[in-house]
Amino acid sequence: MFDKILIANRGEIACRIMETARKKGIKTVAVYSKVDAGARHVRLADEAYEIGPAEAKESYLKAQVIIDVAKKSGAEAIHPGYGFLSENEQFASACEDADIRFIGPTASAIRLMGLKDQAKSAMEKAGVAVVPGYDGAKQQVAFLLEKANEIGYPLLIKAVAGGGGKGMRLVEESSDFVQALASAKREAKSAFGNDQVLLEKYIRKARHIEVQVFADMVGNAVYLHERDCSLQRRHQKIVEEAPAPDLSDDMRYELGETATRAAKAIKYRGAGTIEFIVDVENGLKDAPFYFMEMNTRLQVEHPVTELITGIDLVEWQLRVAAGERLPLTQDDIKLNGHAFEVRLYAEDPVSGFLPQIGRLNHFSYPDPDINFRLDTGIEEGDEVSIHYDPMIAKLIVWGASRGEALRHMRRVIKNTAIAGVKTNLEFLFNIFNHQSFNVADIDTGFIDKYGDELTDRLRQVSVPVLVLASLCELMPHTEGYDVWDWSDGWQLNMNLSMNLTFTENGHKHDIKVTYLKEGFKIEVRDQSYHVTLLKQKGDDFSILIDGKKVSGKVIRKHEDFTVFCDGKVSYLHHFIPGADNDNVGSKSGRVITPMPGKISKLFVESGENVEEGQALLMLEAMKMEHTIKAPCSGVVELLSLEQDMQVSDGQLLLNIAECEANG
Ligand code: MV4
Repeated sequence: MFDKILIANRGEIACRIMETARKKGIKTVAVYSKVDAGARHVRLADEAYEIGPAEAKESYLKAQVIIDVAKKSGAEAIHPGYGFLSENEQFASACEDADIRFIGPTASAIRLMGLKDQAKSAMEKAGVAVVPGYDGAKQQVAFLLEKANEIGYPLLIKAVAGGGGKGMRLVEESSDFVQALASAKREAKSAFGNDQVLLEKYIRKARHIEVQVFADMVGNAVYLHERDCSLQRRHQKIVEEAPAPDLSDDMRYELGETATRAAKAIKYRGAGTIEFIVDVENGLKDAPFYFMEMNTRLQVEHPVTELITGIDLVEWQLRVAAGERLPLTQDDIKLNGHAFEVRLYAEDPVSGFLPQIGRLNHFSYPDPDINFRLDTGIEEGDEVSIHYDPMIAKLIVWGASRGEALRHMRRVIKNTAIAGVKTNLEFLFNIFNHQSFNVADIDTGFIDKYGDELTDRLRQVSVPVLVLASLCELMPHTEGYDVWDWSDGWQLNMNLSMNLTFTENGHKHDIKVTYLKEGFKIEVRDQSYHVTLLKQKGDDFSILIDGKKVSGKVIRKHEDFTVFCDGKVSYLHHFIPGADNDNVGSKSGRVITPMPGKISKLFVESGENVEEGQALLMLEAMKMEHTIKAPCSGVVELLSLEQDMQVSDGQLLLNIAECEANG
């Protein structure tokens, strides 16, 4: 076994790998970019070296610089984590050339699986079913159209070098094919420098089920059962679970054996994932499944496999890389209980899931135990920056059954609080409360089908939330601050009232609080409530609203309140007349950049009439494209915007005049 390894990554996965290394008595070397100098992965490592500026291209992707650090520090092997250099065949071979073990597959396996057409034909040769279609080298438009018509519609055009849905187009009928092909090729060319495509029959109702495989260097291969990753948004996984719900033992066996056969056929080594698409048009029982792609790395969602098998996948990776045999045979690999993982992102589901940046001025969650694990690279006080993936943490739960695991996830999400950046936490909570998800009625269309329902509910601020924010506002928030001695008219034994205004998402909420001898009278939305404070400890409040107990947490930063109550997160701003901009109260027509980026497309012109929700422009930021929509109906006043322009965070992009009040 190695004495020292280098981890060529950052964030939660770097930390995760270091935990296993520590457990095995292996010393760890971290590398970091300038902005990560104080990051958790640097603090956890035994040694750490700066490798360049924030941009990944200049730091975490600098293969030779990282290999030099490994040499200098005496690391015998490099773990690439996921992303960055993990599926870069040149890096894998450069490591071996420098006599450093790459903790992952061989460069040739990475290359073979990196191109979808080659991967598909290698799998066909191994007797693995692949999605019917065309994956040949001939790429003439007329020829591809002929093939497309043979395959039939709907069909998918996929970039052979693709991944993450880039260069993928759904074609519903023959007349759309040529145009879709051109646009897929354009996107593939710019993203991968390779515009070759393949064609596949589109499976309308599908489950994405992937099998974790492991192989050693002496020809043994096993499967560690499957994960269901059907819940994706724009090909980003959101929720993963293991095992796949309702999968029969026969089909589990068949998927596992097929995946193992595939791994053996390509002489794979280490951890890998075979992705299958399962056609569930006629249900899951005996459903046909097809090879889709193979991921030649440890995946983000590996913890759910760890929780149902009790196997530490990073430990297995280290052992295989060090030349050991697989620790278990297939018969010894058990499947116990059920696990879920959710990816907690700094993003705003209400505004098209735009990534958010900022400081986490609060981050709390339940104590980890056998039912709950949290993997993160960020701690309270750390920054989510524009430079890297906006994932804050992975919440992972285990239960003896799917039902028990669902309950644990609801409990965990309810008791997790983040302030400073908006997150998808409540969106995740809504998924775990969704009837169809609870009965495992899931397929790859789930998020599209229920997306509005899952985000719409985020928009309504409830009365308990407003009451909690009001109480927090009225509580003394600095020590020695005497609630009975305020200069604005509060006096003991007087039924005095105070008006408060909170705003959220351009909506205004007026609240009148009257001090009573016993508690408060709180008037909101023409209703009156009697409220008493049961307990307040730090940010945590326990109150009675008309006799009903409500608990919640309120994090205050200046006049901004993040309220957590019953699995709901609300972002309120205490509006002080005169101190804030005058737009509040009506829906603002001001469209402001949520983050720095580049205007990749502009859909509107000055003077154009737009409807609320209409797409105005595309912003390219954090490696993704985001649609910026009109916050209200009105006439566009473009403020010297043009395509490809760089914009900074908080910049006023355009204004929509005659914006109707809609508070
Ligand atoms: C498919 C498919 C249906 N038919 N291919 C490929 C990349 C991965 N991110 C999604 N992929 C899919 N490929 C064929 N021939 C369905 C998916 C798919 C999916 C599609 C739309 C929305 C969500 C999805 C979730 C998982 C898989």
